[in-house]
Order: sequence, then C-alpha cells, then structure tokens
Amino acid sequence: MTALETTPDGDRTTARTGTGTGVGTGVRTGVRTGVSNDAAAVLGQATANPELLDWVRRTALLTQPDAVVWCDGSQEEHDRLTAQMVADGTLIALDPVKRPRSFLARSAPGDVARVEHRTFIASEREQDAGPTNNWREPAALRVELDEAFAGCMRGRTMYVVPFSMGPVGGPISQLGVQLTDSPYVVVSMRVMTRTGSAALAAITPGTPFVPAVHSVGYPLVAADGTTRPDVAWPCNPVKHVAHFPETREIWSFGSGYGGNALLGKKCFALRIASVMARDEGWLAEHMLILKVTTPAGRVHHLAAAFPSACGKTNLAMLQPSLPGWRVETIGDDIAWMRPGADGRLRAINPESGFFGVAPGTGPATNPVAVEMLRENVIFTNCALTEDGDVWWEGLTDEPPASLTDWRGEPWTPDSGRPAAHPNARFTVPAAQCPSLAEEFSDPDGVVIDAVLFGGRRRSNVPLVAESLDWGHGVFMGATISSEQTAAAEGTVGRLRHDPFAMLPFSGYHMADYFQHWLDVGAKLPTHGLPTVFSVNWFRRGDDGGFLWPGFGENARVLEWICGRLEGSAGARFSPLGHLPAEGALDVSGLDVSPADLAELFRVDPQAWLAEVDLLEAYFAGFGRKLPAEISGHLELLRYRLSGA
Ligand code: GTP
Ligand code: SPV
Ligand code: MN
Repeated sequence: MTALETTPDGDRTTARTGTGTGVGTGVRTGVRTGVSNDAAAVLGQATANPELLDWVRRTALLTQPDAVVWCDGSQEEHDRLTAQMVADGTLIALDPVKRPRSFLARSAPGDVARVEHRTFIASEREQDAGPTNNWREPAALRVELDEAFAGCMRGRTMYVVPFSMGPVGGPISQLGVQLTDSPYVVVSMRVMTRTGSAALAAITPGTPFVPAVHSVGYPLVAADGTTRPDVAWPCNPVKHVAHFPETREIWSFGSGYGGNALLGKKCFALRIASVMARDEGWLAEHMLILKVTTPAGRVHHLAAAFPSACGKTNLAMLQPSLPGWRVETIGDDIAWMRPGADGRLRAINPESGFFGVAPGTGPATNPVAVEMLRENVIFTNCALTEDGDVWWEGLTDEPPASLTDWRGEPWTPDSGRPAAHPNARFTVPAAQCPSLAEEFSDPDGVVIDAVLFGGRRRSNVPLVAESLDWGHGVFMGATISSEQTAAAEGTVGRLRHDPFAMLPFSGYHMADYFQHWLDVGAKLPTHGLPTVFSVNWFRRGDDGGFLWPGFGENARVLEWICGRLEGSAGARFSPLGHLPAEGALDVSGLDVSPADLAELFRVDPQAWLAEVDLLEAYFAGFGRKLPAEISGHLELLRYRLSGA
C-alpha cells in the first residue's frame, strides 16, 4: 500500500493551522508527477512552504488524483492546457481570424449558474451565518465533504493554482491557492486572478493564504478500479459550495461554472473576504469601480453595488453620451475598500479579468466590451456561428440565419428558444479593456467619492436619489430589492430583497454586516465619507417599456451625481432623499417625454408605505441583531411618507 492509499487523516481540512511535514524535493513546476507511485515527489517542487505542501499532500491523499501539476501561470502552460481541452472536446477553438486565440465551452445543461441553495456558510455559531445564509454545523459539513471528496479526482490531474487577489504584495491584496481537477478552471483563474509563480513566491512560510479545494466531482476511476470515459463538461448533480469563515477555507464540489468554481471570485473575494473585512475594519463588496473625469478635468471615483446581471459591467464601461465626459473602468464586479491613512476610503478591484454576461452585450449597449472581446476570450454557453465565431442575443439586431445553440443543437431564428444561455459569459483579461483606467493596477487603490446602490425595479424606485447622511446611505444599501436574473438558479423576474447586492455573498450575518457598514462610517472623518446614492435604470411605464434609455445615457445621472459631489447641482427634498431639482438633470436631446420624466421620479406614498411594511417584516427576520439605526431610518421613512 502506498502512502496515498492509506485512509486520510481527520484533520486534513485545517490547512492554516496544520504544522506540515514538507516531504520531498526536486520536481519542477508544471511537471506531471505520478502521485499514486511517488507521494514524496509531488510535494517538494515549487515551494518550500511546509504548510502549503502539507495541505496539498493531504488533499491529494483524500481526492487521489493520478497526477499533481503546480501551475506557473505561463503562456506555455495556458497553450498546453487549451490544446489539451480542444483535443478532449471541452473547448472549441474559434476561427483564428474572426476571434484570435479564443475558445467556446459548453457546460452541462444542469450546470449553468451559481447554486445558492447549495452554498453553505459553516461558521462555528449559527447566529454568525444569519437567516439569509444556509448554515451548516462545521464538523457535520466536514464529514459530508470528506465523503464527497474521497477519491473524487481518481483518473484526473490535480492542479495547484497559487493566486493573488489584487496586485501581488499590495497593502489591500490577499493570497490564495486553489486545488482543482478542472483545466477549464485553471485557464479561467489565470484570466480572473494573478496566478502563478509570483503569487506562489509570496506565500512564504507563515504567510496567510486562503486554501480553496475544487472538484468537478466526476472521477474517471471508481473505488473498485472500473473506469469510465470523460465527458466534455464533467460535473456532479450533487453540488456543495462550502465556506468555513473562521479557518478561511473554501471547498467546492460538483460544478465547473463561474462563481461555483472560480473560487477567487465570490467564495474568496466576497464570502471569505467579507468576514476578514468585518474582523479587520474594511469592506469587501459586490461593486464595480469607475473613474469619471468631468469636462472641467475633475476626477471622481465611484463604486456601485447592483445585484448579479443588473448592469455593473455596463456602467463600468460606460461611454458617456455627453460631450467632454470620460468614464474609465477599474472593476466590474468586486471592490475591496479600506480606510487609508488620510481617512478616506481606498478601493481596489481584486480581480484581473472580467467574467461578464454575454447576452445583451452589443454595439449599442456596451461598445467597449464588444471591442474588448476581439481576441483571447473564453466564451461559455454562447451560440456558435457557421463560420466559427460566437453569437448571443443582443450582439446584432438580426440573428444569423443558422447557428449551433449553447447546448450544441442546430438553431434558427424561429426555433423559439434563446441561442445563447441567458447566463452565457465571457472570460477576458482586464488589460484588454479599451477603457481600463491606469489606476487599475495601483496596489494602493483609488479614493472612493461616491457609492451607488441599485437594483432592477420596474416600479417605485426613482432614477436617482441622494442619501441624507451616511446612516441613511447604509439604509439605502440595506433596502435594495431586485428582480431576480439568470445569474443564479431560481425564478427569473421574482422580486427579492438583496441588501447591498450581497444577499448571496455575505459570509456572515446580514444584520452584523449592516452594523459593520455603520461602524466603518463612524470611524471615517467627515471628509472621508463617500456620498451614497440610489439609482434605478429599470423603471417601466404603463406600456411595459423602460422609461429611461439607460446605457450611455446613464452619463446624465453621473453628471448630476458629480455635480452634487462638487456642490454645483441642485436638489429637492423627497421622502426617499434628495432628487434632482427641476431642470438639474440634463435631458436635452433625449426622447423622454415630460410625463415619463415625472414618472421616473414619482414617489407614490401609498406604494411606498406598503414597501415599508414589507421591509419591516423582512428586517424582523434579523431579530435583535438589526441595528437600531436601520429600524430608526425605516420609521423615519414611514413618517416622511405619511406626511407626503
Ligand atoms: P454580474 O457579473 O452577474 O455580477 O452582473 P453585472 O451587474 O456585471 O451584469 P451586467 O452588467 O452584465 O448586466 C447586464 C444586464 O443589465 C443586461 O440585461 C443589460 O441589458 C442590463 N442593463 C445594463 N445597463 C442597463 C441600462 O442602463 N438600462 C437597461 N434597461 N438595462 C441595462
Ligand atoms: C454573479 O452572479 O454575481 C457573477 C457571476 O458575477 S458568478 O461569478 O458566476 O457568480
Ligand atoms: Mn457578480
């Protein structure tokens, strides 16, 4: 019996506290080594960090891969893995002229989005997960995970992917290592995070890193030795996306898709990082970051939280319709914000790529993204054209006459179903974004001047409103509701509360999270407090159509926001906060009737009083943890509405 056939020890999931044994030396990075023959050879090559080696060894003992490969993040490695996946049928190479160095992946039809009902927060105390999370008792969950992961990589390679969230070594950055049996995940992680040798070199003995284990859950060799062939998109009908907040660990099983599998993203940069941020006095948020330059040359940085598939990528890459205005992109999904020595909030985008929604991305809605996607893209669940390119709803007005849809079936415009999956995505390096701001790679981040909260609301919520103060701004974040999208499994269109657009992403009790936002604000000096706004691009008229043209025209809303920051734009009071004064929002040249404009800002007291009742019931679920300041703002809103 070799070492790897022994029963794995019970403490294997405690990588951060394990002492490590550091056996073996001498195997170079990226070289395949037969784990089952020579356990020692697996471990010593790329790092001398005993904790890291010990955790890799224990995970290999548990999951029993055929080989372990330490990834160096190089182009050669990327080329080798993509060539292998093309040969295996996991990737389709797109036409080298139409879409150079780009690929299409088609997922299994049952693995197309985040699985919120299988996402677990295993904090030691149930009250630390809170009512909006699926809590699991940590010891019981470890038993379940041990069963799922035992032998789950048989017949496969386990890749070791060291990565940094944020520039390696930056003051706001963090390190992680993902172990995965999916080469698709390896090449995607290389786009989305800073993977490879520099990150690995930074993980010196004693340096904290987040250990993240991922398996598609489709072993090729059974316990009794029988084998089965691989499939293009291996996954498992049973999925676990598990987080241990105290030990900062992630274990994900059964899915290869997006946030379920690219563990630096939602699992680390939001769920685990939100807990780190709570403990250390910073903020980990589901927010885009953009830089606006006004015609007068003044620069403002904005962070904006919208729920999944509600327009963060669009706003981050906005091309202003107003002359003289410029918007540059820093992030499209996640912001890590820390109070700086100057008392101001500084933000980085911890990612290095964009995993964006493809459908709806076209020359009219997001020309920057269309340009960005010209080459070096991994597309997932888009349709394939006859000439070897990709297509999705919204890329062109007229669909091609004949396509292969995201499931690999023939498709024509009268097929009566979408050609691309509604949650089809592109994975692309941020460096390719034509509007990328130079500050993107500044490890110290940018000073945030304003925070925006938004959702997809067909009624009630005005186009834009400014908060009355920080506490009211936190209340605005806490009271976001939004119509659900295809980014997660569930009922598309159903209105749900999604506080701070973090409902699926807060790694701890949502009411403690509200309190943390209040606390961070209380510690900042007045000059360091960003101004908070709420926005809604999605209000609809009686005919069901959008009242606001959106996209590039959202620059008009940014203009008013910047005007407020500079003290030049007029406002009027409403029960919901300050709205643009008559004439203060520039709508010149827009095809928006005065009646529609009025409707965009109409505050209906009866409808809002009903909404306050719903919020009160929702907040009651948080029990005694709900900050008094939040319930106070709800009462104040009710009071203002009653007088309106
Ligand atoms: P995740 O990556 O899932 O976190 O989402 P995201 O917020 O980055 O989503 P994205 O920007 O890709 O959202 C795209 C969706 O928002 C598409 O359905 C767009 O049509 C819609 N959208 C974005 N901006 C606007 C707008 O100004 N008006 C309208 N009506 N729709 C918009
Ligand atoms: C989201 O759902 O908010 C995303 C996509 O950004 S995923 O990374 O799959 O979670
Ligand atoms: Mn997101």
